[in-house]
Amino acid sequence: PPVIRREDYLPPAWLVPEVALDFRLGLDATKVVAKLSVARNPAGSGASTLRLNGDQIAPLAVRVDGLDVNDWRLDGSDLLVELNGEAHAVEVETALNPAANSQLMGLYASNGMLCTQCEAEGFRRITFFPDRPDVLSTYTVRMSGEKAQFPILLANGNCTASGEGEDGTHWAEWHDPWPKPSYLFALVAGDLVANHAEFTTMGGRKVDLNIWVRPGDEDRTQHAMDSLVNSMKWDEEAFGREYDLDLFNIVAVSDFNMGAMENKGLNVFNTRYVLADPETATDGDYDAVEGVIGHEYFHNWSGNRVTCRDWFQLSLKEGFTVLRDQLFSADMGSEAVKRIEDVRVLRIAQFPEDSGPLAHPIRPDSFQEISNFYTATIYNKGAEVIRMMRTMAGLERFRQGTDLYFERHDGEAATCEDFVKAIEDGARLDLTQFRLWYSQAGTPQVAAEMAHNGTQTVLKLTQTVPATPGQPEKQAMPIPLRVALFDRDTGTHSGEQLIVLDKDSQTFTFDGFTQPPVLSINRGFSAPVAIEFERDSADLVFLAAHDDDPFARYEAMQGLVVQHLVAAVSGKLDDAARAEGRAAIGEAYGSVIADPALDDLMRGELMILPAETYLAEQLPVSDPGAIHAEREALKAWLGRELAAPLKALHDRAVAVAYSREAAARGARKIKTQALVLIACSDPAEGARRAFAQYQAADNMTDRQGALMVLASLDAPERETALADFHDRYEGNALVIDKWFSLQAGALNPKVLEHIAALAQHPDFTMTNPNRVRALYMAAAANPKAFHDASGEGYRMIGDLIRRLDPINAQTAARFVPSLGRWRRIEPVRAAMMRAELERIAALPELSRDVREQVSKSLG
Ligand code: DPP
Ligand code: ZN
Repeated sequence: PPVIRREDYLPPAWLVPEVALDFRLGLDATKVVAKLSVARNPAGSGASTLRLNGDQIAPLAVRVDGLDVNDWRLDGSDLLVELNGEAHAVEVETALNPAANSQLMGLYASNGMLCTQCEAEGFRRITFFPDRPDVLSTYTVRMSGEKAQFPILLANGNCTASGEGEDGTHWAEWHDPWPKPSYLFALVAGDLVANHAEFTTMGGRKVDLNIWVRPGDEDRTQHAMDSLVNSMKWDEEAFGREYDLDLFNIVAVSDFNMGAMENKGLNVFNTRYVLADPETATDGDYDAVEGVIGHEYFHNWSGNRVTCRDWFQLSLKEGFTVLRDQLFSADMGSEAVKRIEDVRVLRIAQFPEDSGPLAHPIRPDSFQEISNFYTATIYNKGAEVIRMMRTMAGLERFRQGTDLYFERHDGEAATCEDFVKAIEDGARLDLTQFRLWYSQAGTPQVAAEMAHNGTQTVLKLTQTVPATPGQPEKQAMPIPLRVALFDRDTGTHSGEQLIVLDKDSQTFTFDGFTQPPVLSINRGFSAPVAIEFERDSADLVFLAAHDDDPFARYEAMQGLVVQHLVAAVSGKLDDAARAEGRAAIGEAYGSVIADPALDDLMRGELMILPAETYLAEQLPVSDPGAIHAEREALKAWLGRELAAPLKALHDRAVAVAYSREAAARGARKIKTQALVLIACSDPAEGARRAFAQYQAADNMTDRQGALMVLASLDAPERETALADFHDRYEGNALVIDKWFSLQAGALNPKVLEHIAALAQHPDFTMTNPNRVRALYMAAAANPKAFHDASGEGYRMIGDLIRRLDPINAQTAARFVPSLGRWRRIEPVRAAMMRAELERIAALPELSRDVREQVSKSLG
């Protein structure tokens, strides 16, 4: 497949100021007439050929200025039309079969309704069009269809007219006054009901808000609505951004590749980010709904009003919007806990990407299939990079920067460079060297050494940015680090400083300590780097207990466990050293359980052990079996050592009644965490408590937590609870997804057998991405299943990719990176992982999505 390069960007030869679309809707036959008013782009090449992208569609008729023409031609799947003048009306007819569209890109059917997904390149599966984000058009959409089948007809903008047709049909016309790229087009038709509310913007505009769902689901939409209202208000206060239409519609769809989509005025959501009530959604689900509702709403400015020039600039909207949704969620809940969660996601999802064969800068230089670049690097590292600018500028100046960005580029298709320049000018920062964060891939490693002499403390920092595919040599980047030095005796520090490491190696001097201080570095995770600092467990225990930065406290706990487990799997611990390491962890853990100053949400964060993927990142090549065994052994040891306090913690948490308040959510979080450790050390006691928790549960957080513990045990309660759960929630797709993923993610000795059986279960289907992910993403993330020494786990994921690719290539490609980690895995497993990739590569027919990921993973 051809490689598309950022440096080859050329402005479009033709612009399309206006589009009129006419849809005659049918589930398996939809007819589309697209009328484009096209005009030569003064900044374009002057070419007379109009190139309209297409994908799996054929032109049934082509008209120019009202006359049928037949001198058009096809170049691959693109339609080329020769035009002589400066401006023309070009009309193209296409016919679609939405019911047969299993890729879920373009117009497709889901549960009897019709909906669209166009980002990045789905519009070209609906009609022929210059399907690139720098072509902005005003859209008028007319649609008609059976009223009984499609009682609700929605598109972007406002409904301008509607009426009844013949033979039970009806029609509606929608107009969106804001010029937009084709990827933001949306249409929905179906039997839907709305939760309705109103919002008045800071400028006094009254906005109708609707959340559309299938009849019966409306009682589970209030949290989404509250989140939407909060988002609208927050964006006014935090970024000065006001909504710009009289209507904002959200539609929940059960078959959806992504989380949600920010189409102008008509967001389309995966049901899992809309529907929530205590009985069926966990506290984590509630948070995810709030975060995604915010994310898509914030795109109205960071994405829609200012969009991307080309797809290499994807992080322009995604990195910035992720930062905005993170700040929003932090303001709605606990800032400290949110920061820890965001860093955990970065370390689990993005660090491995950055150190593997698919590593790419947040602004990539090339791609084959853009769908493969909706990555943790573009999204989460992209957010971290902008967060660093915010840290260096300070909040007020950063806001001046974003104000300038929105003012300068409103209505434009902009670049990452435009964003950096606006922050540079508005926030008055010199970001010359900082731009390396946009061009260099790889997680910088910062080695710290500290020396103490008299009253002087010298901190020496050395950075290395690892080589990544296509980037063997790297330059030093500016790395802003918040640091504090603690006095051992008083347990306090004399103030935090922001230091910026911008050379390969640099020293920083601190005065006033009569004895060596304890270093707290990268507080708040001020830079997305890995810090290498050899230190005594005693210092980490000290920071875990004393650091006033909550993230740093979490980091000290993580560091304590990481140091111990990495030494253990590297065979560097004799019995005495193992006992000593465990004792330090046990002490820190015990203090966390007992500390009355901690709220339970934060206590829960401090109790989370580092993930196996994050542990594997610490080693050039790792043995997943050894990592798993050591980590599980530590959990069992903690459960034994702290048996009494953990049971007391569980008992205390069980006594807290359900509410959505922070204290009650905290209690639910530690409840299941305590249960996990109790079950690791005493399976019978764990099963007893888990089953009791399951039966007493009046909310999904407790029920799912208990079932997760039971699913990993070989106890009679396991089957009883799993069967009960299935019966209780039969027909509720989102909850049945949980039933699949809990079993596939279980640390059960028979987990591979269970997964194989689940794949044959009547509720399993390859055509619903949520269900596929529920079973197989959970399996791929479960070390006990995926890394089973037999290689069966690799085979299972390889088979899945092969079978899913023809059905849904985008989703299939998402499973390749797990196998692509083979170079970092011990040789026996690595060979089996590689063999799976080769079996996929050998297939004659493969999507561009999977082909790109597999060839890069082998290359
Ligand atoms: N819908 C996806 C998101 O919001 C892609 N834009 O991130
Ligand atoms: Zn987004």
